[in-house]
Amino acid sequence: MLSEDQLLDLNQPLLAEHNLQFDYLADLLARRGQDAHNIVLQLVEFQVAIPSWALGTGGTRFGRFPAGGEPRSLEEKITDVGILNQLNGSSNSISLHIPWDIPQDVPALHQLLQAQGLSIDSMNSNTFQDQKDQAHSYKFGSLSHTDRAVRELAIQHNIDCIKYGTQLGAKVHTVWLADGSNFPGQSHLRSAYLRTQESLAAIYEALPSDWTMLIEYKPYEPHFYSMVIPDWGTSYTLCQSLGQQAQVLVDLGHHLPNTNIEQIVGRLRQLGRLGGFHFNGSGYGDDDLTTGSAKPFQLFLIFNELVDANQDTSLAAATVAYMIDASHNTKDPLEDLLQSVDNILGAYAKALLVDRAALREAQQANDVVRAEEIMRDAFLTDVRPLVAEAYRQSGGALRPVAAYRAAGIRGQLIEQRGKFSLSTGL
Ligand code: PSV
Ligand code: MN
Ligand code: MN
Repeated sequence: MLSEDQLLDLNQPLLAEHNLQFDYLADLLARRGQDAHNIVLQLVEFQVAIPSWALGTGGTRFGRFPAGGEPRSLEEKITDVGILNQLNGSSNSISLHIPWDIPQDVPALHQLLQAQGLSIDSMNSNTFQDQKDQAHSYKFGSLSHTDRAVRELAIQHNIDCIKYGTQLGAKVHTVWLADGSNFPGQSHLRSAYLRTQESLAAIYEALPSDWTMLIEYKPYEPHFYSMVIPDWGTSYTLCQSLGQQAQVLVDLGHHLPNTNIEQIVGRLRQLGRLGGFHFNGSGYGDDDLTTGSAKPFQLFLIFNELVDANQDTSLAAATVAYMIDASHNTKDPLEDLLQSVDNILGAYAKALLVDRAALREAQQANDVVRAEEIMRDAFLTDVRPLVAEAYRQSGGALRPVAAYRAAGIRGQLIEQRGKFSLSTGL
């Protein structure tokens, strides 16, 4: 949909100003002993996976307003992620949700992925909805259900997800459970946990030795009295009981208001159980908005924990799967995703700028103001030239959203797929 020449043409009029801004910032950072080029290299390497279910409009339970040109098949979803990756060079993988994305023609999918320079990130199971002709219902739970037959159905579904993933070269399986209860007394809380643990162990047994199983937590929704896996502590204990391939997944929207998420991130990283992220923006709960739109400082603090831990030689290295988990009600989904990735890269760049030695010194001396000023210095630095340079060096657009608009991509997608095409997902 976009040729290399077209991207170069789109960048051309912006290049002089970009170079000016980049050189100025590089000089400024050099004075502080920081290497702008090195930061750009780290940004170029950083990749955020795109969920197949975030390429169309989500809507709320009150309504949905299709963007037009939404992908109607897995192939079209891959094409959309290919467009994003062409524009920013930072989204080279797609996560799949089963059964929405059951692969049909596996060799053709491999070909398409290769042509777009993409891979499959994680497989995600869905036991939060009943599928047509399903033998048992998940209305009262799946992996935690009181009835063994329901649990077995849910276990088999997860094993099927891993099988599909193996065909496509994925290495991560994510489990998010909607299981829980709405009323006091409805569920025996300890038994529900034990049944879940047993079911997860059966799935874990089917996990190939080079895969990771991520366990996501969420405090509420769809259930409002108890969720079987409400918090990172529960995820953590489940992972502990399963084995080293089980890791906790932190979805930024899955916390009660005012939770110190960066501390959770630091703690899990320290304990060797931080396996992945679902990035999104949240004002009240699982809002699934643009990452970093309302709380950029929080996103920066999260990246600060990650960077700090990565530079701590006393900690074991970690492989963390970064993914966006968003839903789009008012924005063009592709523009929203480009904005999210941009905010994520910006937060990462700022975290790389933190003067860690000085911060340690201030912390050690209990110099509260100095420590906070160091964080503010990094956060308030305008890092957009670094992020833009990373896009340019990856062959992308200096300004991905502007390029997406200038190239008229949504219009082309509408022409190809129609105005009322609907994507599978929530
Ligand atoms: C649930 O709220 C969640 O965050 C899980 O990651 C699901 O897989 C995803 O959203 C889509 O429903
Ligand atoms: Mn999620
Ligand atoms: Mn969620």
